[in-house]
Amino acid sequence: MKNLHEYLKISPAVQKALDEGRPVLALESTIISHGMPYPQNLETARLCEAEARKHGVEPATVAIIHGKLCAGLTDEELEYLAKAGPKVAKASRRDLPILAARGADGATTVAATMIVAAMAGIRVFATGGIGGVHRGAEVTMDISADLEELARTPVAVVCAGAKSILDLGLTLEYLETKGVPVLGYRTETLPAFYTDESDFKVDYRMDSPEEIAAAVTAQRDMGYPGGMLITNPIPHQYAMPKDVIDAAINQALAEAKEQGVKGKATTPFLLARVCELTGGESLKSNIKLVLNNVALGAQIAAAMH
Ligand code: PSU
Ligand code: MN
Repeated sequence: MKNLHEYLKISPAVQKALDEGRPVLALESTIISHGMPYPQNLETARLCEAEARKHGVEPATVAIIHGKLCAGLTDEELEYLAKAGPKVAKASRRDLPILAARGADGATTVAATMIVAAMAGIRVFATGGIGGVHRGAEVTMDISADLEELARTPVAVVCAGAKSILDLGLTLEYLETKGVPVLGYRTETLPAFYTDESDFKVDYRMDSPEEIAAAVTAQRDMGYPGGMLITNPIPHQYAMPKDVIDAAINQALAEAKEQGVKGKATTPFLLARVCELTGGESLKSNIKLVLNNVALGAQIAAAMH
C-alpha cells in the first residue's frame, strides 16, 4: 500500500514554513482555471500569493499536477493552469482518486482544496466564493460538494459570501444543519459576493482577525470534524450596483436553463456569462474581493501562531 506522502506533494517553501511553525494560507485553483479568464486569472493568482507574503504568511496554492496533490505551486505551474483554463479538469472531492491514479492534472475547487490543505496540516484557506445550494435545487438537487466538505474537514474558509447565482437562504439552512459556523467579519449581514450585503444574517459577527483565530483554534483543539465559514464583505467602493448584478445573474440563470447546462459546468458557465453581461465589471469586483479575502485569511493564519 502507498502511504499518503506518495500522493501529497508539499512545495519546499510551504514545507519549510510548516517545519518552522510559520503561518501558511491555502489558496484554490479552480478560480484560476474556471473562475476567471486569462490573463486576469494569472495576474490575480500571483497577486494573491504576494498579498499573503506581505503579511508574513506563506501561500500554498493547491492543484493536482501529474496526479500529485500539490500544496504550493511554482510560477510555471500557476501559468500552466491559467493558460489551460477550462481544459484542465475541475477537481472536487469525487475526482481526487481518479486524477491521482491516472497521473492527471486538476484544478481544485473549495472542497478539494480543503481536503489537500487538511492533509498538509494547513488550517486556513482564502478564496473568492464558495459553491452552495443552487437556485431550484429543490428540483435539480444541485448542492455544491463544498458545503459537505465544510461539514467534515477542519479548515476555515474565508470568502466574500455566496453569490446570488445561489439560493442564499437555502445555503445558510444547509450549513446550519451540518453544524458549520458562519461568521461575518465586521458585519451582521451575509455578504453576497459582488455586493456587501444581502437580506440574510450571519451566525456571529467578529471584528478582528484575532477573534476569528480564537474560534478556529477552539474548533481545532476540540478535535471534532468540520470547518468554519468566514464571510468578508467586498470593500464598498468595489461593490457592484445591486440592480446591475441582479439583472446579469438572472439573465445568465435563464440562459443556463435554456441551454441545459448541468452539474459541474453550471458555476463556471454562470461566472463567465455574468462577466460578459457586465462588460467585465464583475471581474474587476471579483479580483478586488479575492485579494481582500487573502489579506484577512493571512491575518487569521498569522493570529493562530
Ligand atoms: N464561485 C466563484 N468563483 C469560483 C467558484 C465559485 O465565485 O471560481 C468555484 C470554486 O472553486 C468552488 C466551485 O469551489 O466553483 C464550486 O463549484 P460547484 O458549484 O460545481 O460545486
Ligand atoms: Mn453543482
